[in-house]
Amino acid sequence: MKADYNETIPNNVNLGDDRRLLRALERWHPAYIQWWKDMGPVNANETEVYLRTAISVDTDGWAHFDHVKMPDYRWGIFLAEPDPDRTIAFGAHKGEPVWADVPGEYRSELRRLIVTQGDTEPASVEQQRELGRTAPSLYDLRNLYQVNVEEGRHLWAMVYLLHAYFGRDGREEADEMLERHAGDPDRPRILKAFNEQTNDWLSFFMFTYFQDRDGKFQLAALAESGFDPLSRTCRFMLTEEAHHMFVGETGVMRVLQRTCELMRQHDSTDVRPFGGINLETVQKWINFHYSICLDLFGSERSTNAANYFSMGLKGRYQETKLDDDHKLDGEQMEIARVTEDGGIDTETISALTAMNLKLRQDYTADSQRGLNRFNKMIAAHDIDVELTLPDEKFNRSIGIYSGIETTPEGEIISGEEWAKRKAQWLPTDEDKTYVNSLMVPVTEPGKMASWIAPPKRGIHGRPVDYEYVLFH
Ligand code: BYC
Ligand code: FE
Ligand code: FE
Repeated sequence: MKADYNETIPNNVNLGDDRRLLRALERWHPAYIQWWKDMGPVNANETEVYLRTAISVDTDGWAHFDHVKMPDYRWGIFLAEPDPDRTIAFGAHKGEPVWADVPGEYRSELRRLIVTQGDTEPASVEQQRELGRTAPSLYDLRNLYQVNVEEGRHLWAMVYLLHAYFGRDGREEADEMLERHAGDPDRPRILKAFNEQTNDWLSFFMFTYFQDRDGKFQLAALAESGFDPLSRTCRFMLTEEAHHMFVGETGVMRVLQRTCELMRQHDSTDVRPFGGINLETVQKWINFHYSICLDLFGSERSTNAANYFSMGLKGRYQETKLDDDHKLDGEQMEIARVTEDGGIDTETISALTAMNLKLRQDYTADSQRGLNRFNKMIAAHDIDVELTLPDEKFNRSIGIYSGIETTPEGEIISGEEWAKRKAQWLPTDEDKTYVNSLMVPVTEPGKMASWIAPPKRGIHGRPVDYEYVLFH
């Protein structure tokens, strides 16, 4: 499909042929730009950033790289190529042709999924808005802004669906996307983890490692949708998502590399005197970010999730590769249950209601793979420490374990003991103060802050000391 890059809103959905839709989106556009200026990256409206812009969905050549001012970034609407033979892969409608339009009977469920997905995108931009003040290098600053503009585009992707397929209430939902704000006590973002603060760069790398990975899994599940426009938009979003996780994984890796170098050099596990971040501190950040991200998958047992699946709206990760009937009617499975005396046993439930758990388990396996790479790097420095993902029961606010407290190893403890010991496991004010004290901006091309190693290579063939960001 040909991309139209000359319109105010670059797109490959023939926006120019639908004057009503185009006008509605053109009306939303200034509100979006105003939101970006008010709630997006601070002090960055005049800054020129070496950004990748999506200009088509062709696998070779979908992106264009150049210095642009962020408010001038061309946020476009791009859907992956349609597959004319695509059929619904799961649920009650398995085998039927996919829907080009919203099925009336599933309208409210579908709208809710799209709104929840859409809400996270601007939320993340708001959460990260202060980070531009303290970037450890121009390379990292550029990556932050790249992630931010793409999350902005992901909002456009969902707003397009709301405007194009949900009429008046879709337009109202689109407006509300710009009215809720991360951490706003009166009008917060929908999901809890999107209201947390992301004030330091270790948190940013953890966010892009763990929270954008929730994005990957949720988008992959929505890419299976029988509602084809949602599927196609999510498929293209996933290509951008890969970069966000790259930023997270390489970011954490570079922090660890620097820490290991300092540990060897000074023969000490405490590298704070040398401007590094202790492994213990990194582990606390992992504990926090991973546990709040597990909450993003919803309850282990969810009739919402069962309905989404049966209706053909939201599938499992890589649905078509799974070896079962993709309907799961009458299938059962065992899941954990917290007993009245605060212990744990199991109960048998319908497999359909355990969809959130299934997706979360796939997420955990994927998260562990990166941790294995971190641990290999630590071991290569002859350091005998392993970073771990905390147990699924640790620090949870949603689901089966929300009423109990456990150690990171999953041993159940009393609320009293939790209060006494949690400072060993989660970031304390003192830890945050220290990490924040390291957050001083480094703006000389090629230079890095004390606490992070340089990247292996630059962006799009440019050297590491390229001037990725030009201040004016
Ligand atoms: N916080 O039946 P349950 C991304 C609510 S990230 C607060 O278990 P369900 C990105 C729930 O709404 C991907 N509330 O929930 C990453 C329900 O409320 P009601 C985002 C929560 O519906 C980085 C009640 O609790 N996309 O793209 O099965 C940067 C009962 O819950 C939470 C999606 O999430 C929570 N964590 O599952 C930028 C995909 N969890 O009915 C972007 C779309 C649950 O009592 N969303 N509740 O009022 C979904 O598929 C589902 O909404 C969820 C929740 C999986 C999130
Ligand atoms: Fe996103
Ligand atoms: Fe993302």
